[in-house]
Amino acid sequence: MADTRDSAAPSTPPTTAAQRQALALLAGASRVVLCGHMRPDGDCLGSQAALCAVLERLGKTVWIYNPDPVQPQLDYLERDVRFHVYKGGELPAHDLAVMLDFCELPRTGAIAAALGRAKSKKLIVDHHLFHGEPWWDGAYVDTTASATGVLVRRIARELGVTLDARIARGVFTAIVTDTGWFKYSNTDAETFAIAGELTASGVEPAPIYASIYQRNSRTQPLGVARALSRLEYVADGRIAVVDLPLPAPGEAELPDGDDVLDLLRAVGRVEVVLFLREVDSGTVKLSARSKGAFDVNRLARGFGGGGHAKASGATIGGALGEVRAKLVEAAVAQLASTESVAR
Ligand SMILES: [Mn+2]
Repeated sequence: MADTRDSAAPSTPPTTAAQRQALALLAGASRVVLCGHMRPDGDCLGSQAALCAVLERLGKTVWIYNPDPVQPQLDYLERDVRFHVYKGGELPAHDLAVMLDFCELPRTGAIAAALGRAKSKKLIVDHHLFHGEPWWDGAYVDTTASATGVLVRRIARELGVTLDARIARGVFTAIVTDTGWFKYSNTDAETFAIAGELTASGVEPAPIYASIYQRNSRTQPLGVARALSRLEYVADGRIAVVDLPLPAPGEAELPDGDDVLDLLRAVGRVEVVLFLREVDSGTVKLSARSKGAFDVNRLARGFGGGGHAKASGATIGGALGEVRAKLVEAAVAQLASTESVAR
C-alpha cells in the first residue's frame, strides 16, 4: 500500500544544513555502496535494506557490504535485498559510500581499507555520539534519534520516496531492535509516529516479532543459564557483572542478544549492567547498559569503545578476568563521580 502522506510527523525535528548537504550527496550519486558495522544488528541491517530500496526507487545501483553475515533471526530481510559479506579485494566501482549505524571507520572491519582506496565520497547516516575529527564528506546524523532507521525514514521522505513494503520492513526492523520493542528510554514520539505509519502501510508487527525473538535454538536458554551462573553484584548491588568465558566442549553457546542484559537491568537495585564475553582467548567483548544517570558511553570510551549513554560496547584486549577487574574498578569509580556531580 502506498503512503500518500508527504509531511513529517509533528515530532520530527527540522532538517539541518548538514543533513541537507547529505541529502544532496545521496540525490547526486548513481552507484552507491552501503556499508555496515561488524556483527551488524537489526538497526544496521534494517537501515541498509530500507535505504537500498529507497535509492533503487530513485534509479540508482546499490550494493550492500558488511564485514559479517546476517544473523539468522533477521534472515527475512534477505528476501528484500542482497547482503554481501566482504571477503577482501576491491568494492564495486561506486561514487558514494554510505556508512549506516556507525561513525568510527574501524567498526566496518576489513572494508575500511577498501573504502580508503576507493575514490568515492563518504557519507555517514548515524545516531551514535562521535568524538574526533570528521573523516567524511557528508553526515546525516541525529544523536537523539532512537535508531538509524528513523533517519532512513526521514531521508526517504526528504528525497520524495513514498513507503513501500521493503522500506517499511527495513525501517520497522531497525526501530524495534534498537528500542527493545519500544521499551528503552530512546523510544520517543517520532518512534511511535513512524511505527504507526509503517503499520498503516502494511508492516505486520507480530510475524516480525516471531521472526526475531521466537526462533531461538533449544540450547539458547542453557546459554542464558550459563551466563547467569557467572553473575555477581558489586557496589552494593548497583552494578551487575557477568563474565562469560568461551564455552567448554559440551557447553551451550550464547548467541548475541539482549536476553541477559534485559534480565539484569530488570533487577530493581541494578543501575548498570556489564556483560563481558570472551570472543577468543585474549579478546573480550563488553556490552554495557544503564537505567539511570550513569553514562555507559563514557565508560566504554575509556576502553576504546562507545555508543550511547544508556547502551554502549567495546572490544577489549586482555584475559577475561583481568579485563573484568579493570572494568569493575572503572565503573565503581564512575558511579562515585556521577553521584558527586549529581549532588
Ligand atoms: Mn543503532
